[in-house]
Amino acid sequence: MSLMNEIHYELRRQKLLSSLEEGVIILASASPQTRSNDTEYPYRQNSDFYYMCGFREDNSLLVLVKTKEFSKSILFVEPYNEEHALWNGSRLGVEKALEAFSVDEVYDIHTYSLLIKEILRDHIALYIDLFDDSSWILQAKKSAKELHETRGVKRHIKAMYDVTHLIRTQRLIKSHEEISEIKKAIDLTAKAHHKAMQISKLGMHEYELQAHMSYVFQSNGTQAESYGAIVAGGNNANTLHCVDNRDILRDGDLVLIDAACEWELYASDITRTFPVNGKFTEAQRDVYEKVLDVQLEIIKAMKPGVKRDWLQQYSEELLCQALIDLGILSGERKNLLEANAHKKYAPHGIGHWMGLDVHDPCPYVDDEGESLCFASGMVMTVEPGIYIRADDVTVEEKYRGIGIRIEDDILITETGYENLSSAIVKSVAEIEAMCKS
Ligand SMILES: [Mn+2]
Repeated sequence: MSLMNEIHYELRRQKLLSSLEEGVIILASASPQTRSNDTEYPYRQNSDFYYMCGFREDNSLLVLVKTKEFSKSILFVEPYNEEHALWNGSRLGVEKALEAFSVDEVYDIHTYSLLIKEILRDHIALYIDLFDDSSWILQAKKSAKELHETRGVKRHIKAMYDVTHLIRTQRLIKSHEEISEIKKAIDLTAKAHHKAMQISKLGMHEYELQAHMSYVFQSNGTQAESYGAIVAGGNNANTLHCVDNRDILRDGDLVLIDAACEWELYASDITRTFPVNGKFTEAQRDVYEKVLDVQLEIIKAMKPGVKRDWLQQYSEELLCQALIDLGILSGERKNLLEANAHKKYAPHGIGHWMGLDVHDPCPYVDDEGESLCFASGMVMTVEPGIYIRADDVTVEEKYRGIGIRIEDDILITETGYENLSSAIVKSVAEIEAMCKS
């Protein structure tokens, strides 16, 4: 059961409406996606829609109306249908949705095209996801146009705004309940990563480790993994989004696992890298500890008021220095940074917002384009990595084929930070002990 209750959603809607003078907001549920012929991918609700009402069924809409005098919330849902209940599972239906959800009105989704014109009548502003090309949004635009051409209608829609920016700005700051859901996701993800370390052995396939992790996720009741798991043995770790997971794990190689689950639609996102046979070689340990030092240093610097852009820049300086220390890059750090030389071995960003989406699409900059400052309640991943391709002859042989990323999920607090995933082992000693156990 979700920790969020109706009051949470009501407060979110109030906050959203308080940022506009008047207008109509229309938010659509996610569309089911075809996998092949007549089978679909498991359904996942649209995060912005879910954030505002908590409704998980497809074919539904949330409409919020605000005038100078009043505001109201309307949910459009699929009616209960015996045929659908027999084949695809039960729908809540109009009456029960009105009981269960604290919206003002609930209607059959099939009446939307008739009602939307009445809803939009005399309004001057429409707030939608401007990139949503669903039939519902097209219908709203069509109705607005028809009203424009109707005699006797005094006011017309004269501006359309992006509602997702307003919602995603709100989504930046997580409530205690949201943090609790994220923590539950991380708890399971911790179990799964520890399991992988314990059972890993040479000769195993990458997908076998993945299967053991999926077993931990599913047998503990999570509905989904936050993203396609990456289990990358040896040089595969140097392909950043390597999701094939078909290769054999070899003695002497590292395995990089970037895998995590959701809990009640809230994501976790964790990466650990460990030796297949349970013991780091000297070269692996040297690179690993450099990446770990950078990660710890970056996490330590996180607190309210720090700019995300600064953290990115700082992480690049640290990674560049690490590459110099290892002898992988040579020259003046300042010059190497200017030439982006470090990006050959550390190409990706230091982290991203995380929440209802694993890459939470919350803004990184304010309306002026200035980097946002961290504030209490924000959650960001910290995931430095160093990747040295096996065929890179410019690097000492002992380092070739090593790819390492270490990723944790960090909550910004009033006084600094809380590492939400600190229970997952990551020092060399802890990892080697976990692999042995
Ligand atoms: Mn990540």
